[in-house]
Amino acid sequence: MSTTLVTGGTVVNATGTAQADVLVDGETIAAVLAPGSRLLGTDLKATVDQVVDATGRYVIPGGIDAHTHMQMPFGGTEASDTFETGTRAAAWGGTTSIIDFAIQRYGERVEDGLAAWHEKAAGQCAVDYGFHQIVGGVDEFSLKAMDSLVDEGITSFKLFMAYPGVFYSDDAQILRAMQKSRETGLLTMMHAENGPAIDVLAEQLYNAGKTTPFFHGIARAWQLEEEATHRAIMLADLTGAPLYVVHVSAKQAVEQLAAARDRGQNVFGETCPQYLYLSLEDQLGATSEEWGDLEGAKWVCSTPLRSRADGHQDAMWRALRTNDLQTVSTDHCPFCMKGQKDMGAGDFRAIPNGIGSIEHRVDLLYQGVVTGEITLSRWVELISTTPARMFGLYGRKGVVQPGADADLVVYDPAGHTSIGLGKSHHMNMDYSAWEGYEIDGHVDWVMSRGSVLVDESGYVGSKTHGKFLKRDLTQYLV
Ligand code: DUC
Ligand code: ZN
Ligand code: ZN
Repeated sequence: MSTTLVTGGTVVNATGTAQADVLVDGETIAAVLAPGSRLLGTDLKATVDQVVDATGRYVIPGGIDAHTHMQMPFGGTEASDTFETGTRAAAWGGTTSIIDFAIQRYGERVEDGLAAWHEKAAGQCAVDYGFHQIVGGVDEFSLKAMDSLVDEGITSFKLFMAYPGVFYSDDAQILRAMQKSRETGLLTMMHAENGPAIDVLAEQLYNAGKTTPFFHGIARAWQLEEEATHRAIMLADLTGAPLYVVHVSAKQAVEQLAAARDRGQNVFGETCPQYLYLSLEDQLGATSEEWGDLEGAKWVCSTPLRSRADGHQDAMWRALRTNDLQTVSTDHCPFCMKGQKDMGAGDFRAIPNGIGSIEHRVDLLYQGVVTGEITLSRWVELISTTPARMFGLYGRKGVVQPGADADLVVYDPAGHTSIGLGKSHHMNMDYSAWEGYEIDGHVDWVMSRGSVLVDESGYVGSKTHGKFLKRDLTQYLV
C-alpha cells in the first residue's frame, strides 16, 4: 500500500474551497491537512512514497459521469467506445467513476440484461463503474425482477417515453414501474420525449423531402419534451416516486421541473454539455467537403440540440446556477461517421443518436467557472458531488475528505486544452463533436482509489483497475 501527499493546492469541495494538503494512504484519503502540516512531529513529505506538488492548482474529487452508454447496441449498430476505450478516455478527462446502463428489452429478462453488462465491463474498465437498469419492457416479470435490483447495487432504473418498438413504455407501464420505484426506493430515471408523436412528425418531414440531419431536431420539437416531462412529473406525483429526468435540453422542460420542485415534489433534472454549448442553428448550416450535408449527423442526439435564438442554452446555464437542474452528465453514446452515422445519408431517421463527450465534461463545465456562470464549488457539485449523492455513492465518492476513496484530480486553471482529433481526443470516434474547442484549464493529474491514472507522462492506468460500484439508495429519498 503506497502513500501520496498532494501538497500546496486549493481543495475544492461542493461545500467550499480551502488551501490544504491531501494525504492518501492506500486506496483512501487519510487526512486533509492545513498546508505544510506535520503529523505527530513528522514531516510528511519525507515519509510518503510520492509527493505531488499542486501549487497554484485545484484538487477536486474525481468526476462522476452518471450517464454513459459504452458499446450500447442502438440504432442498428453499437456505440463505438468499449468499456476499455471509453473509461480510458474518461480517465484522461478527470472522470474516475461512470454509471452505465444495463439494458433489458421487451421480451427479455432483466436478470439477463444485467448479467450481460457485467460480462462486458468486468476487467475492462480504467475507472470504477456502476449500472442503472434500463427497463425496456415493463411487465409482471420485469416488475418482479426489479425487487432484487437494490441488493445487486443497482439503485436506479431508466424508462423511455421515446423510441416506440425499442425501449418505449406507455403510461400504464410507467405508472406500474413508478409504483415499484416508490415501494423499493429505486430512483426512476426518465427519457422524457413523446416518442409516438415524434415518429409521426419525422415521417411527415421525410415524406416532404426534408431528410437532412437538421430535421432530426425539428421532429423532436421542444413541445414534445415539455409534454413528456410534465406527464412524467404528474405520474411521479401520483405514485410518490422520486424522479430524475435525464438529458434535459428544452427550457420549457426545465420550467416544468422547477414548477414541480417549487410545489415540493421530489424531482430532479440532468443536462449535458451538448445542451449548454451546441445549437440547432449550428446543425442547420453544417456541411463539409467530406460529408456534404450529412455533416450535421455529428450532432444528432436525443433529446436534440435546441435553438440558440430561443434561449435554450442560456436557460440551461441559469438552471444549473439556480439548482433547477442538479447534474451534468454526458449521455456519452459515440458513433463514428464512417459506417455508423453515415447510415442516415438521405434519411435523418436512420442516423444513430448519440454524441461522445466523456473526456471533455470536466473541462467543458469548468468554462462555466471561467465565464462566471457558476462558482468553483458549484462546478464540483455538478460534476461529482451531486451525482454521488443522487446515485448512492456519496462518502466513498464525490468529496475530498478522510475516509473517501482517493479519487482525485489536480486541475490547472492556468492550463489550456485543445479539443479535437489529433489533440486531446482519446475516445474511439473518427470525429469529435467538439472539434476546435479551446478550453481554459487542464486536467493535469488523475488518481483513482490511490492509483495514478494520468500524470505528466500521459495515461498510466490499466483496464483491470476499475471495480464495480455496488450503490446505495439515492440520498434524495424522502
Ligand atoms: N439518446 C441518445 O442520444 N443516445 C442514446 C440514447 C438516448 O436516449
Ligand atoms: Zn435517453
Ligand atoms: Zn442515454
